[in-house]
Amino acid sequence: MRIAIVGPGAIGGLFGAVLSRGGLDVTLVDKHADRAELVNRQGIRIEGRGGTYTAAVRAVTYPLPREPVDVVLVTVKAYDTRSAAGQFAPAVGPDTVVLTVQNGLGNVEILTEAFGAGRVLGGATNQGANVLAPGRIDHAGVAGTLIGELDGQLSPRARGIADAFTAAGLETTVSDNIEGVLWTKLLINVAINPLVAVLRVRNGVLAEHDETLELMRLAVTEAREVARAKGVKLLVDDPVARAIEVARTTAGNIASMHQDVRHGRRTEIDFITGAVVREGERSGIPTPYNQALTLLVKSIGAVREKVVPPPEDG
Ligand code: KPL
Repeated sequence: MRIAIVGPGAIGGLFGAVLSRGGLDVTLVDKHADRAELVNRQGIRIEGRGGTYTAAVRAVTYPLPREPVDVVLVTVKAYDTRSAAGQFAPAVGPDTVVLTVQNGLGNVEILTEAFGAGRVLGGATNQGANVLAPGRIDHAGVAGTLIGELDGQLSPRARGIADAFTAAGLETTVSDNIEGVLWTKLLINVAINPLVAVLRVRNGVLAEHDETLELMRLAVTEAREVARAKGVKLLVDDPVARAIEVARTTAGNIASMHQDVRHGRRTEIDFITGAVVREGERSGIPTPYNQALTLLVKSIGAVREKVVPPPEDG
């Protein structure tokens, strides 16, 4: 199985390292030529929960030759999905599966628009990963990945990918309810990502304080109402409890949105709480907590230059 992984950040780099080490034919597609060159020279070093090792991984940069692969695994930030789709198109042939395991809502729709619904599989991963340095990744949480056809069929191609990923070391299961998978993950991201980005804490801290627990509860309860109005069947009965559990099981993680804020990068907030607000408007469900969290995270970027520095005497 030939796999191209587009967007070798924390999750893409982790998947690339594990799948290559597990014997699959993996190519990382990196828009940064210097990072691709570093990975070709040094491989990817993985540390943390999944063990410490260096995996040899092939990396390339754009433009890609017209050479279709079996699977394109998309792990770019949600706001880059559209432009990445234009760039990795030469790797997509008539039989290529385009699989997204990105955070947030909207990626499946963008990929479907670009390549047709028949080529796209959805997915979500609970693996935790942090970039320590270019080519060095902390595997902070070992967990499963769910993938599935958009029409819910347990197809041979979905099973084939899940089996190959699992055999290579990334436990992957096929779901017949990919919308439920995406919304369940969305609700976890709604609970954790904006709060840790605003408060600048590791995930586990959210589960330790009444105030943060209450904020998680308010944001998730609202998002759950939107999911209910849309007829989404979540994978869990109590998404608040599930989000608290994930905050605990990924306690040491610096969540992706927190990492983005730390590095002064754009965040995926428009695709997480922002998506809940948009879907809420469509369904007539008010979402004031999700709106406030969206605005707060966007404000971090907006006022960055104007933050009063800490006093010199500490
Ligand atoms: O998906 C994540 C992220 O960091 O984006 C969670 C589940 C919050 C783990 O950190």
